[in-house]
Amino acid sequence: MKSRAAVAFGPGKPLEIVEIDVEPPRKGEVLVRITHTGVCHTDAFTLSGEDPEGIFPAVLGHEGGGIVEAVGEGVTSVKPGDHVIPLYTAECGECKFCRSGKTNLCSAVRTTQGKGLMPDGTTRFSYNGEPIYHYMGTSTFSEYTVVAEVSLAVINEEAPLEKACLLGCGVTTGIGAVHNTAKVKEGDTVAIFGLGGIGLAAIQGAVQAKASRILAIDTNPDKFELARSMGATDFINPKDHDRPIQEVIVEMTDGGVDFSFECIGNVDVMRSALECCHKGWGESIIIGVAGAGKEISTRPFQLVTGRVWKGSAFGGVKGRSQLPGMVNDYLGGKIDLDPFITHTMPLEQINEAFDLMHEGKSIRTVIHY
Ligand code: NAD
Ligand code: AHE
Ligand code: ZN
Repeated sequence: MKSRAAVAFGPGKPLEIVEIDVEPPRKGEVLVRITHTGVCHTDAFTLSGEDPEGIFPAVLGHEGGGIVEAVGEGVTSVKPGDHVIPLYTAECGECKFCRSGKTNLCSAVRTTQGKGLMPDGTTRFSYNGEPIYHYMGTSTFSEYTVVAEVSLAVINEEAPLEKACLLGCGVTTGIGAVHNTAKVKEGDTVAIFGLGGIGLAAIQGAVQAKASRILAIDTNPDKFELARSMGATDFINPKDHDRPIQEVIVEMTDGGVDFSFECIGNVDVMRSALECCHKGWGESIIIGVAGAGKEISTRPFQLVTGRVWKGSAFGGVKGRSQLPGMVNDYLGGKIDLDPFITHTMPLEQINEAFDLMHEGKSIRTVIHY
């Protein structure tokens, strides 16, 4: 079938809106009509050419919502008409990771996913007879996409997909990192570096956890207003200080915070985020994604003296079993998605969504088909 898609033909190039060919779903696969997709910084990161797993030409996009159009052989857990969120972190329930009870990472389709291919090692997308690669197992920048059955969460049909799509990445990642990875408790102090979709969602998670202080840090002061309205208590622009920002935070918080979250993807900020944690127990969670060749560093003494460095993917959330509950939490008013949506636009304007992100003017742009 034909599908309108925004194709990344090469690193650093604007996406091109073209009509691609999409093959029917094969065994264990599902054809989904994407109705809405958010644009996450990770899409921009991969498009920039910095992603070691970036493959071109590809259909990017991983924060979508849609409706099942058709299922391939053997698919039993979803049916045409189901409302779904594609998952870049699958949940097969059977692999070593899924059975461990220790992680949301699943190995079922991850190897082929990282190569831009379906689990059988081929692609369902082409343009002018040439293959187009998949991305993160989701490729939500195409109106019709094919994903593995294990990469779909079936959600409550009452949830508007133009909002719920944000639970496909950004909001789930930030909120989940607070509850599942850090396990923030009432009274804890928290520092959040980077106030984009991920950082603001971490603020929302910290408010839910009843953190006593939520320090919001960003080099763009325009981000502070929304952070304040979402519940942050302190606002720090590193550009206003002529010493390492971790020193400022340690001083402000009687020795450091209980938890910090890096929501930028900057390895120097990751160091600050670790070092602003309290001696003896402070934990820093890396959420931001850094480019090929980038490495983190700190004095080992920082860890010897009790600070902990952790990372979080998709907020530690198991997509098939836990995401439907988060969608219900949204419907029940426990998760607020509205503040994240600063812009909406049709697929044809998707490059504007990337521009707005790079200019620091958007939190999330939701694309509709
Ligand atoms: P975004 O671009 O919307 O927000 C980033 C924010 O960081 C901006 O407000 C920007 O002003 C701020 N910033 C940039 N440099 C800074 C600096 N040196 N100091 C302080 N603030 C600075 O991005 P986003 O969509 O919120 O994504 C944030 C990061 O999280 C990206 O690296 C993205 O790839 C990553 N991410 C990771 C996961 C995961 O599962 N681990 C999921 C989603 C996104
Ligand atoms: N491909 C990159 C890594 C990218 C990365 O870390 N992705 C996050 C999700 S970002 C969503 O916006 C993630 O979940 N990682 C775990 C995984 O299995 O991909 C690289 O450096 O190679
Ligand atoms: Zn994302």
